[in-house]
Amino acid sequence: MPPIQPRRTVVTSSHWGAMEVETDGTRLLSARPFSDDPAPSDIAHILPQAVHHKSRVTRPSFRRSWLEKRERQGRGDGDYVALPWDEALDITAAEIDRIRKTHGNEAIYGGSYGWASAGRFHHAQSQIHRFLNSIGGYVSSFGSYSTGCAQGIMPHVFGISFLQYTYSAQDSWETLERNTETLVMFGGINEKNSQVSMGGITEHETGSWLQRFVDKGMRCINIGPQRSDAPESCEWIPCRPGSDTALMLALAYVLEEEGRTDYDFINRFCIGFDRFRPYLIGDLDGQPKSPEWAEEICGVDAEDIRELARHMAETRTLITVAWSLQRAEFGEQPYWMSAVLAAMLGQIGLPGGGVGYGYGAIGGIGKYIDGPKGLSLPQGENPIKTFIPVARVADMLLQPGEPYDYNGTRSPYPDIRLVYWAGGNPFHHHQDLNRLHAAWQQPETVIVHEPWWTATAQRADIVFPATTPYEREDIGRSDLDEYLFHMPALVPPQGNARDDYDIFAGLAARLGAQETFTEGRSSAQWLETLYADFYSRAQQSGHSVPDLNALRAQNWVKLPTRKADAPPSFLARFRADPEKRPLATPSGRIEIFSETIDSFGYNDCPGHPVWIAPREWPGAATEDSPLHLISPQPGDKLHSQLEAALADQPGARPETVTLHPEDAASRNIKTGDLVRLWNTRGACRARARLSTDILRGVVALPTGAWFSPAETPIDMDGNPNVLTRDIGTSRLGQGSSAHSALVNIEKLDADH
Ligand SMILES: Nc1nc2c(c(=O)[nH]1)N[C@H]1C(S)=C(S)[C@@H](COP(=O)(O)OP(=O)(O)OC[C@H]3O[C@@H](n4cnc5c(=O)[nH]c(N)nc54)[C@H](O)[C@@H]3O)O[C@H]1N2
Ligand SMILES: Nc1nc2c(c(=O)[nH]1)N[C@H]1C(S)=C(S)[C@@H](COP(=O)(O)OP(=O)(O)OC[C@H]3O[C@@H](n4cnc5c(=O)[nH]c(N)nc54)[C@H](O)[C@@H]3O)O[C@H]1N2
Ligand SMILES: [Mo]
Repeated sequence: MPPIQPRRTVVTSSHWGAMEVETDGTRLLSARPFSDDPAPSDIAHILPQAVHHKSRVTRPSFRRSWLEKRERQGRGDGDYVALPWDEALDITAAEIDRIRKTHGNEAIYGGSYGWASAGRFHHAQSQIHRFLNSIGGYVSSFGSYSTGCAQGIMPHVFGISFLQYTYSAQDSWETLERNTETLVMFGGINEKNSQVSMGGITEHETGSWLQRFVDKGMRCINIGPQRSDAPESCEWIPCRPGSDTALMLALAYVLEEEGRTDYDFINRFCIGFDRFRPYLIGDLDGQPKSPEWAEEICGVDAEDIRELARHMAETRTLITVAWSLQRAEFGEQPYWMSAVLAAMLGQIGLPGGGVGYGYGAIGGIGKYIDGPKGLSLPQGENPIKTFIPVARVADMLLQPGEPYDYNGTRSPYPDIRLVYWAGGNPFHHHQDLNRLHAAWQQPETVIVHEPWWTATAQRADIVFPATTPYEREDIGRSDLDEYLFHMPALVPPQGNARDDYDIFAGLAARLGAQETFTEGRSSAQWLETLYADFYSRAQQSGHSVPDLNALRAQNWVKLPTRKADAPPSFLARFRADPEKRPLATPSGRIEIFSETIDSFGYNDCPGHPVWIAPREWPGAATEDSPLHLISPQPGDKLHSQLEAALADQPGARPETVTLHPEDAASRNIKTGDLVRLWNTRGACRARARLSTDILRGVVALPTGAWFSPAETPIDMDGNPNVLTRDIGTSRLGQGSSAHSALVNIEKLDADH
C-alpha cells in the first residue's frame, strides 16, 4: 500500500491555462482555473475524469494479427494483446531494426504532428525526434496544420518566416489601443480560440482587449461567415467563406479608382505593383475587380465595400487575418492579398497599422514578452534530409515514389514502411479520414505512444501507454507567457504507463543508441541540466529566475517580462530606412509581384495575388452538396484532448453543428435534432443548433470528436474530417484545405 498522502492543491500549466489541481497523491480530485487568471478557460474542470478514464491505455499493446502474422490489414479492428514492458520493447526494437536495415531510415516516417502537452522536457515531439535522430534519422515533416500554407507564401512577400512574423513582429495590444482607429478582422478575433496558447497561457486577455477597443471608439469590423468570431459589440460584415480575396481585391480597386492608393509607399517600399495593377483594374483579363464584381462572389453589398475602403484609407487601419483563411484551398491568396491591400493603404510599419495574422488564433499573440529563452530538449541532427509538407501524409503513404510539387521544388514521396507517432492524433486532425484510413494500411508497422485509446491508437500495431503531464515532473514555460511553473507529478503513472522519455530510452538501449539518446541521464537529471542551462542564460540576459529547488518550493513565479512597448518591428525599421534595412526578399522590398513565385509556373499560385474560385465553396454548391462546411476549433477543449471524459457528459455527443434557420426550415430541422451530414467522402452525425449568427448556406461543425466510424459507415460522434477534402492549398504552400468543403444535411430519426 502506498503511504496515504494528505490532500494538496498544486498549480500546474497546460496549453489552455494554469490550473489549481487538487490531489490526494493517488487520484486527482478536482481541477479549477488559476485564481490570478482574469478570464480563465473552463477546459480544466474535466481533467480528473479524463486522467482516470477507462479509455486510458494501461499496458503495452500489440494488434493481434500484426503480432502473430505481421498482417497490415485490420488496423482499427480493436483486437489487441497486452505484453510486459521488456518483451514489448524487445519486439519493437527488433522491428525498428529490421526496417532500418532492410529499407534504410528513409523508410521511417516520424513527422508525428500534434500538440501533445505543455511541459518543456516531456514535449513528445522533441522526444520522438531526438530518439529517431539517435538511431539514424527519419523522414520529417515541415510546417503545421495551423499555418502550413502561410509558412510557404509569406517569406516570399515579407522575407521573414511566417512564425517570426506572427509571433514576434506584430504590434502589441497596447500599441493597437493607442494607435489603431479601424480594425478590419477577416475571420474575426475570437476569444474562444484565445483560450489556448502553445506551451501555456496564464492570464487570458484577448477578449478584454477587444472590449476596450470598442469602448474607446475604435471601429472593429468582423468579416466572415460567423458573427460569433468577434464580440457582439463589433460590426459584422457577413462574407462567404473562401471569398475573402475577392473582397480584398475590391477594396484595393476602390483605392485605385478613387486615387487613394499611397504611391509614395508603393514606390519606395514595394516591388511589382505595375505587374499587379493591370489585373486589378481589368486590363489583363477584361474583368475589373470592382465592388460590383466582388458583391456577386462574396455576398457583400458593393456600396458597403466602397464605404469600407474609404474609411480604411482615412483612418489608421490594421487589417487582421485569421489563420483559418489559409487553411483552405488557395489559402495563399488572401494572405498575400491582405499584405498588398495594406501596402496600398501605406500604413505598413506604422504603429497600429498594416497587417497582422492570427491575433485571435492563440492567446499569446498581442502580448509582448521579453523573457529568458531556452528550456527545450536538444533534438540532435537528422541525417535524413527528406521531408514532406505536414498535411501531405496520406498522399505520401498512398503514392510512394510519385513526384509532388512544393514551393518551387519537385520531389518523389518517400516509400514509408514504418510510421511512428507520439503526441498527435492524425485520426482527429487530418482531412478526409476515410482516405487516411485507407492510406494507413500501407506501412508495414505503425507505432503510437498515447495516454488514451484514441482513434489513432486504435489504428496502431504497437501502442505504448504514455503518462500525462500530471504523472511526471516538468517545467512549464512559453515565450508568449510571463509565468514559469514547476509541474510536479501529482499522481503515479496510471496503469503501466511510462514517460515517453523512458520508452524511448528503453528502445535506444536495445538499438545501440543508449548513450546518444540519454547522454547517461535519467529524466530527473535532464530536468536539472536543462534548467541549469536556462538559469544561466537568464542570468546572462539580465533576467532573475529562481533556481530549480526554489522554483520547486514556490511552484510558480511571475516574471517581470511583460512590456507594453515592443521595440520597433522589422517593418518599422524597414520603413525608417529601406536602404540600410532592406527586407530579406529578392528585391529587398515587399513583393506585390514575386519573380520567384512567377518562375515556378504554378497556375494555382501565380506571380501576384489573384482570385481563384476554390473547387468547393458556396459559389460551387450543388443540389447534392448545397452547404459549405467550416470546421473551426472547439470552444470546450483543445482539439481532441480530454475528449474521452467530455464525450461522457450527457448530450455532449454527437458534436453540435450550427446552421441558419432558413437552411434548417427547408429540411425540417430544429435545434436539438439529430442530423446527418454527408458528401461523397463520408458521413457523420451531429446535433443541430439554429442560429442567425451564421451566414445562410454555411454550417459550422467544430473539430475535436474522436473518429468513431460505425458499420454504415457513419461517424457517430461528429468528426468533421470525414467530410473535409484532403488536398494541398496549392503547389506552393501545400497546407491543409480543411475549410473548403461542401456537404448536405438531413434530419435523422432519433434511433439512429
Ligand atoms: N477540419 C479541420 N481539421 C483540423 C483543423 C481545422 O481547423 N479543421 N485544425 C488543424 C489544426 S490547426 C491542428 S493544430 C490540428 C490538431 O491536431 P492534434 O495536435 O493532433 O490534436 P490533439 O488532440 O491536440 O492531439 C494531441 C494528442 O497527443 C496526446 N498526448 C497528450 N500528451 C501527450 C504526451 O505527453 N505524450 C504522448 N505520447 N501523447 C500525448 C493526446 O492524448 C492527443 O491524442 O488539427 C487540425 N485539424
Ligand atoms: N478553444 C480552443 N482554442 C484553440 C484551439 C482549440 O482546439 N480549442 N486550437 C488552437 C490552434 S492549434 C489553432 S491553429 C488556432 C486556429 O485559429 P483559427 O485558424 O483562427 O481558428 P478556426 O477556429 O479554424 O477559425 C476561426 C474562424 O474563421 C472563420 N472562417 C472559416 N473560414 C473562413 C473564410 O474563408 N473566411 C473568413 N473570413 N472566415 C472564415 C470561421 O467562422 C471560424 O470560426 O486556434 C487555437 N485555439
Ligand atoms: Mo493548430
